[in-house]
Amino acid sequence: MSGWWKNAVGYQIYPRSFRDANHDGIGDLQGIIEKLPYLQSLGVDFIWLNPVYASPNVDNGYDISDYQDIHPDFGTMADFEELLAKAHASGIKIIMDLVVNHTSDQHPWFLEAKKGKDNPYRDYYLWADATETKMPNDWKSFFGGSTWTYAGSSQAYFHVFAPEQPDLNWKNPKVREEIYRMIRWWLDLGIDGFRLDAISHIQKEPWDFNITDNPWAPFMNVAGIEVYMKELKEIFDDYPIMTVGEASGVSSKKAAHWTKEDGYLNMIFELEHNVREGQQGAERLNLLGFKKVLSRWQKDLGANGWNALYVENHDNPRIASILGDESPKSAKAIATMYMLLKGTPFIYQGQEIGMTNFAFQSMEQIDAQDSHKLYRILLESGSSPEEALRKVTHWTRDHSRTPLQWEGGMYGGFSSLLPWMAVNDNTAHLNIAEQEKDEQSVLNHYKQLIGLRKSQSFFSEGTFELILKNHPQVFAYLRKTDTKQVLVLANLSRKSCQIDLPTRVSNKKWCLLLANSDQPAIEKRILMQPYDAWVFEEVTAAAG
Ligand code: TEU
Ligand code: CA
Repeated sequence: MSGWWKNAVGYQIYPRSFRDANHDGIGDLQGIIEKLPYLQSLGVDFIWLNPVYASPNVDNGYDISDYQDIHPDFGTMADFEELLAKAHASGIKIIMDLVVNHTSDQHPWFLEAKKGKDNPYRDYYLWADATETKMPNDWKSFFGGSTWTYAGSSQAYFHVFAPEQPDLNWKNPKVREEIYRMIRWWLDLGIDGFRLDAISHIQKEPWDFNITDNPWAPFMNVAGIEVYMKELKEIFDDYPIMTVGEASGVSSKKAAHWTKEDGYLNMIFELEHNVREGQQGAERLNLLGFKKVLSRWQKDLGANGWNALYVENHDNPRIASILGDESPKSAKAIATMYMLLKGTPFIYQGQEIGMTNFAFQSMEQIDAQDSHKLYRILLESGSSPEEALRKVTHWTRDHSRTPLQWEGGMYGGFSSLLPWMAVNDNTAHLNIAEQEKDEQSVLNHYKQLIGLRKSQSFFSEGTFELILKNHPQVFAYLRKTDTKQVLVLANLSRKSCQIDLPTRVSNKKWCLLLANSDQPAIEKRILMQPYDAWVFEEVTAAAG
């Protein structure tokens, strides 16, 4: 069935931190198999697995040394096939991370390429003349420092992420052929799609390109990328799969072209809505900015194209801490607000119970490359160690990588051995087992939202209209088809406030679908308490 993903809800699994079945402190594929019944009870239709391939783990699996093998930490290829079969038997599809902007520097291709200019694999990567002290240009990498690393033979190689993640040369047809063969190999195995990592970076500007304002411009959705995207699409079209690209730099205007009916991909993750405000080390998500970006994407992809909806992933802090106030009520409000937008919602592991940020005490507790780099930069620029720690850990992506909190006991029921990353102490009261028993829990609120979305195609079909556009606290919108209308109101702040609904809304009759608090009757003027969130449906004559 093509288009199945329009009515689907996805769940992102960060395998290292999901569930450790063999008790070595690291999550694994058998752990996912063990928890399939949980995912089924949640009601999700597919899971996206962060990379489980062979990797030296400089960037936790995003540095791949063998695309067609499983990292021994996670299990074997046989474990993967068992997971795929059992997930399918449970009605759950599996999409895999596809990391093809770069490989690991330990990938056999790179080990060959770095041997010298005449090596047949040299052109699999990007090289330019340099000396140990003079790089081909001054471009900066996403992880800090130069995009170039000198490797002898009077040349440096190019990397938009860590030096251990050399970028592949997509201009080389041989590289594309190898990648395409690998993609088909996975699809022929029966997986249900891909999340394409950093895909908007595969094309680069010429090395003498002049950077004006945006430091990432030389490798963000650069012209010429359409050739590669079309080739990828031709492969994807042969399978009944879903594809979601991580495509930062593709604007909401251009995204329609990427995700329309015959676009390159089914949907993309935009990275724009992560609008921060406040001092470094104490920032919060800026609600008005967040709301404006999300509603612009809703509007620009209204008629053509499709959105991927998310508020958390493995690269960002926990939403309950940076937008919510860590209360269950705020977690529910955020869920209500984003899960009823138009698009395919993704839930990141732990988000469904309102997991919170971790109080990091030292840099030793931090694994993320980019955080260590930033820490060094801050120290060099004069910050004290305490200050640098605070600044780095406030927004580190490791907040989302602490083990999933299954139970209240030792190591949160994730493992019986000291986990690779610390478990949050609040697992004592914030965990899945507790929330399964509590009807009012965040978990049960998520189940209701998933049920609501899936019980009808309305939420994938209806139009989106933002109301109370400039209200700094409340995210409010209407979803509409010819026969039905739904109103979503969410106060996403710690303060109560008053809203004045447009008359065309307040003069209709509404009944409640879902709420996280006592809801009022709909009137022109309504008082909202902190993190109140309500969903109403219009009562029409036809419905009685
Ligand atoms: O993240 C990539 C990523 O965040 C950039 O592509 C982004 O465009 C840029 O930072 C914009 O500011 C992915 C993974 O999600 C991440 O975990 C990996 O570390 C990274 O790719 C490298 O593979
Ligand atoms: Ca394990």
